[in-house]
Order: sequence, then C-alpha cells, then structure tokens
Amino acid sequence: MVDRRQFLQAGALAAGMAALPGVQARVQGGAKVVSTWDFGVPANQAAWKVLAQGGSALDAVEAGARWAESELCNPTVGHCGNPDRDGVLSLDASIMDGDGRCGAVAALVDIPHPVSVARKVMENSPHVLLVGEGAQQFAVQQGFERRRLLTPQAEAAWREWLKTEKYQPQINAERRGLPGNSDNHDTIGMLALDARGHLAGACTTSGMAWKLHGRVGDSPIIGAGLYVDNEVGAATASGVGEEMIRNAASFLVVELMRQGRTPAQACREAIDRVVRKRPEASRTLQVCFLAMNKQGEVGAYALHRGFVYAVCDAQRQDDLRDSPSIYTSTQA
Ligand code: SD4
Repeated sequence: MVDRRQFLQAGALAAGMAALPGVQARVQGGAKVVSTWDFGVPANQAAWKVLAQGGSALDAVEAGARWAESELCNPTVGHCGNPDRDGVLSLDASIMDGDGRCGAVAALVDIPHPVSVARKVMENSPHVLLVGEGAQQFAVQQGFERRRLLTPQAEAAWREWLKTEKYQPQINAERRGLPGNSDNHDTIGMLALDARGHLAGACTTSGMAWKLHGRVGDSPIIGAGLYVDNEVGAATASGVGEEMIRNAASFLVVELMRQGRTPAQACREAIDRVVRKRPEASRTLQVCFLAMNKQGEVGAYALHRGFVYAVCDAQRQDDLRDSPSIYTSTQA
C-alpha cells in the first residue's frame, strides 16, 4: 500500500518529470484528438492543452467542444448559430466517456455551453438526455448562465430566409461559414484518446438551420452522432442527422471496428449503408463519419467530396486531412 508521504512524493516527482521536455513527450505518448471540419484544428488545440498535461480524454473533448461553442462565430455551432424556422436558436450536444457514461441535451435555448450541460446531465442526474425547457431548467439549476444567444446576423439571415422558406440542406455548408449567408448545417464532433489509453467524445451543434421547431438531430443522440467504447474505439458524425439516426450510425461504425474493420473501413461501410437505405436522397445530402480506434488509428469517410477532419497529437497540432468519399464530383 502507498502511504500518504509516498503518495505526495510520487506526485511531486511526476510533476517535476512532466516539466522535462523528453518526459513530457512520453507522457503525451499516444494521446490524440481528432475532430470534424476545418475549425477542428483550433478546437483540437484547445483540447490538446488538456491532453498535453496528462489530462483526461473527457476533459479534453469538453474543452475542445467549448472552444467551438464560444470562440467560433459561424452560423451553425453554438452562440452564432442560425435559428429554426420560428426564429429560435436551439442547441444540441452530447458527451460520452469510453466507460459507457454519457449525457446529452437537445433543443436547449439560451444556454451558451450545451456540451457542459450534457456533462452535468451525465454526472449530476440519473438520466442521459434532457430536452427543451427541462434541459434549460436543469442548466440554470446547475449554475449555467442564461442569456439570449441569437445574434443580429443570425436574425437577419432568418428574416431573409423567410422570403423563400425553402428548407434545402447544403452539402459541405461547414466550409462556407460566413455569417449571414444561407449555410444550414454544421457540427463539431470530437474524439480523444488520452495518455492512459482512455477514450471520450463530444458533439455539439445548432443543428440544421431553418429546421422545424422541436427538431432534434443526431448530435445529442448517443449511438447516432456519437459513440465511444474503450474496448474498441469511438465514432462521430456530421451532416444531415436524420440519416445518422436512421442507421444508428456512430454505433454502427464502432461495432464494425469491433468486428475487425479499420476506422476508415468502418466509416466507409457505414456510408454504404446510408446509400443503400436511401440511394436517391444520398445524392443531394452530405453525411460524414470520423472514427478512431483504441490504438489511435484514425479514419473517415463521407458521402460527398469536401469533408475534412483535423488530427492533433504530440508530433503535430495542425493536421487537416481530406476525407475520401463515395461521390467524388464537386457537388457543393
Ligand atoms: C444535425 N448533424 O443536426 C447535425 C448537423 C451537422 O454538419 O452535422 N451538420 O443533423
């Protein structure tokens, strides 16, 4: 047994060793964080600050997702998101630890950090998913600030949209994140592996712009937009969430890895499944999967060309990769 003095000595030694560059690199070892789209690069860097200090994968993905929710001002994640067709901005988020614990919120209004509320659902409630008013009430009880989030730009974009009222999700809208345009979907899905070999993931979004009031996408649905299992690996998704829900897609990707597929093969097979189920719809909407197995191998696959994902580890913190896709023409 380790007594208190030995414990304190060991802690002090570890802290001192971590300050040495060589040891720091070994501590970070196989740690890695990956996330969807171009804005995954700075989001990963926010998560990396946690991993580089030997922090947990769970803390890392929360930090990365929080970065996207507050620092990114685009029409689709967090506080700058576009509203639904009634002019209400509602946010969805989930978080999952590789040990199976998870929490999520959906249709959350006027609370700036849905991913942290999702974590509180996981840690401080007996439930997994809270929605709408109940989610907001829980957030306020947990000490979260409540404030109006809809920006003047998002409100102006909505008023513009009202002229046509056309709901037509655009492929790869994430890569054209200019405030006030008609971009209508966007999500950050993030997966991390920490130095202890533990996995976690988070997913946060304002969902599809101009959605029906009350619509919930895949991002807060455990197994659809996010799934993590320490025995195997983790997966997350971006794109039109109805397709992920129909196929329990992130769970599917993890289960395919369990059967021996690499992350890239598993993502590809899940995309094939989406196409088989709805071949016609698949031509006009985007679906993207990103996965990492417990060895830290990463893979992705998309329906349409244009999906990119960011990878960050001790060697490199700004790696942005193109995902392969089924349809290769530039349809966006
Ligand atoms: C949703 N999957 O609400 C989200 C949106 C998204 O890239 O991922 N856009 O359906």
